[in-house]
Amino acid sequence: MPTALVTGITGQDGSYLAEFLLAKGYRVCGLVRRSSTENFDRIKHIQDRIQLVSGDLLDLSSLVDAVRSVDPEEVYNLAAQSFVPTSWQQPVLTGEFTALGVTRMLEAIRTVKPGIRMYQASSSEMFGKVQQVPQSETTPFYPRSPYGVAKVYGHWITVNYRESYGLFAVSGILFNHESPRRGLEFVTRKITHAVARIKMGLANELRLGNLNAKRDWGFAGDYVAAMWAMLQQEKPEDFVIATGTAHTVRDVVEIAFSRVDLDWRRYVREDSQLMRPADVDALLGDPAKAHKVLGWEPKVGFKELIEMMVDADLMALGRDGRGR
Ligand code: NAP
Ligand code: G4F
Repeated sequence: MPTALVTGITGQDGSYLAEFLLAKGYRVCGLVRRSSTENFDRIKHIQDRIQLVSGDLLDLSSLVDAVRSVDPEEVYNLAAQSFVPTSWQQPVLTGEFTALGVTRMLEAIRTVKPGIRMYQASSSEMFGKVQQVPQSETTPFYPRSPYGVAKVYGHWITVNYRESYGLFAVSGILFNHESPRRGLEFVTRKITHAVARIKMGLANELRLGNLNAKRDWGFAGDYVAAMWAMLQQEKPEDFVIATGTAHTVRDVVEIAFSRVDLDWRRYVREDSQLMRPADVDALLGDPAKAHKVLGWEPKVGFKELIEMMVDADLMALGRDGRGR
């Protein structure tokens, strides 16, 4: 039975990855940071099948202890400060978690067990002000937020440890991926949650920023399979993971409101306070390498994804999928 250590197991991707690895027969261990209250909502359904170890990306010795005690064959480094607007409010902390945290994890692996295979959660935010359309593994980076800059550091330090020490350390450059477990602050979930509340009569307005921003949105449950596949390759390589189609925030709004037979124009307000100091206008991934080498394909389409999220938010508020 192989063992995997997942950082960020309490997050959206960590919870789907843990389920995926359990189904493959792994012993799954998750790194969790200390909190005065438990934050295990996304993993409570599998908590009796996984082991949790305490540690923090800010603290090297806790990572060394975690790697030593778990003794994994694979480490998935998903933990990060992952919300782009927060990275302007807390740029130094974002750098500590999202950039230097990667070096700490690589150092823990290098010193304790250099044979470990490590996955680093890189991001399409690194492409920022895009230099090519669509973006592939060879597209130059031009990050547009402290978060994007931190991810570029995390990406290159992973390449550097691979080349300097021969570690099997790879980055998945993942485009946006969503699910009913997405944090409420990200735009898709903000919209689907608000739609459910409006349908139930609990809210009457949804304030949004840039409705014209375009993203290549996929389903998180599909994307964790690609993370695993990257660590099963003969040689360590980086991959873009995306659907290859882009949509606007307005498209998300239209699908979500029409799912519950409401006209979005009556409820959505544009709010300049929600515009970013520098936004990423459009991202579109080229997943050709992942298709060819990993045999990876997304299964859930864009409309199906948004409707799944609306339905889940309605169910959580006590209604069926169509708000009845
Ligand atoms: P998420 O839901 O925000 O989860 C982040 C996880 O990181 C949480 O489990 C959080 O723990 C943990 N964490 C944060 N700071 C930590 C620290 N100092 N020490 C230990 N754990 C810490 O993020 P996600 O959407 O699952 O994304 C997973 C990773 O992929 C992130 O690195 C993100 O930047 C990257 N990524 C995401 C996307 C996407 O579209 N979702 C796309 C590209 C890349 P708490 O529960 O304690 O807060
Ligand atoms: O959902 P978002 O906050 O995601 P963003 O900034 O693209 O970042 C996500 O994807 C990255 C991969 O590219 C990850 F690395 C990162 O960790 C995170 O998971 O915003 C998407 C777009 C932006 O252009 C934003 O300006 O939606 C636009 N938007 C418009 N109104 C809004 C809003 N975003 C948010 N969060 N809230 C709004 O009200």
